[in-house]
Amino acid sequence: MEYQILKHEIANGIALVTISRPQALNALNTLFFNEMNHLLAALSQNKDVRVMVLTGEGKAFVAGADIAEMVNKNEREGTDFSRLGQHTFRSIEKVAFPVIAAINGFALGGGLELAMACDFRLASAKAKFGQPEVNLGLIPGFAGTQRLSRLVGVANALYLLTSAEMIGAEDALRIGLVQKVTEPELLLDESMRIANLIAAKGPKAVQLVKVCVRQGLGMSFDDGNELEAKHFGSLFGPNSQGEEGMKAFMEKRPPVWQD
Ligand code: DAK
Repeated sequence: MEYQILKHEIANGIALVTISRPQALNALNTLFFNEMNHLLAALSQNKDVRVMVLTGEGKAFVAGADIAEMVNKNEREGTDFSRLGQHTFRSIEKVAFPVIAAINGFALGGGLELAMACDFRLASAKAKFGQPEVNLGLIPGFAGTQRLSRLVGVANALYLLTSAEMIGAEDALRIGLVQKVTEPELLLDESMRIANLIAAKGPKAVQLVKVCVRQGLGMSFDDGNELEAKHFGSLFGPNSQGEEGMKAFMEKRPPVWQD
């Protein structure tokens, strides 16, 4: 597929994906969702990819769903658009490798919802965060009401969702919306540094950690423990990555991960 909005490059196990429609502050339209679904499927098939970094070109990560595309939608089309976005963001959560959001600027509305679907978030000190949908007489349509309260708690979520106030990176860090803030010019380096850390770990272990955490959230604690025990066990045995990692430790050498 020829991508018009998404740029991507793959090196050393890291897929760097850049949303590139800076003239509209990377606002999310149907083409974006179709490209993202296609790219996620392609990256999932690529055994070289162990982690993905998602960022935006220009002064925005993403300034929201594309208002110009949404303005003329009727109720059915609005519901379809919501489902397309929700499905895409679920695919980010479900993809086998971790996805890091490198938030370079505005992360508003659907843009914050996209960042929240990523596994964790690093932000430039210049980044701005908000759910301004109520300014437009709307509510978030890409699961923002669900993810925000889970990430930052009910009161912080309702403050952002009802007031539409934009907050800066330090406040986002304080409430746990992002995990780290960097100087703007260091954001990509720091994101790649962390991506490199992840890419060097036991590949199956990294994938299974994501499965256990993500699937466990929808389970009882006991069922989550059962899931963890099952996947923990799957890393043992002859020629397993667990065996290699532990042997390498004992032999004081770096591990060599085989598929
Ligand atoms: N959509 C479309 N175009 C956008 C845009 C957006 N969300 N945000 C910015 N742009 C465009 C601007 O129209 C402008 O285009 P031109 O006029 O140059 O053609 C260009 O990007 C540059 O923007 P500005 O000139 O406004 O740049 P400034 O630096 O002055 O201001 C800003 C930056 C981020 C403060 C401002 O652009 C702004 O307030 N943008 C809108 C932010 C916003 O309200 N975002 C939330 C969008 S609503 C649902 C599904 C999804 C959603 C809801 C329901 N269902 C289906 C139920 C989600 C909704 C949203 O995300």
